Amino acid sequence: MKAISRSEVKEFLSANLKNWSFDDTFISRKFKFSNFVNAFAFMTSVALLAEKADHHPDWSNVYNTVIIKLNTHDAKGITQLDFDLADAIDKQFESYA
Ligand code: H2B
Repeated sequence: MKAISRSEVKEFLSANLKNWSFDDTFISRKFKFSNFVNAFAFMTSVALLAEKADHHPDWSNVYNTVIIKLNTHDAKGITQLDFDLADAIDKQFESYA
């Protein structure tokens, strides 16, 4: 899959994934929860989504905060796979916040 140009990534985020930002390497979003268990439950649900899509996040968790960063190693950039996974993650978040 082909990497999307930097300007197109920025346009796509501002039109469709407003909570995500772009730092030229990853698209990323910070998720906050009421406690650690909810944060970890969310991560478990995202792990299952990622495995199904064969597309895996770079992420970190501290207590009630999860930071998710996405890119496509194979394409050395951002691809539609990242946008699709970000959208699926946003939908999951609604159930765990
Ligand atoms: N995840 C991400 N984020 N980028 C990839 O390029 C990628 C992946 N490639 N998960 C997959 C696995 C690849 O290594 C396997 C062989 O399909």
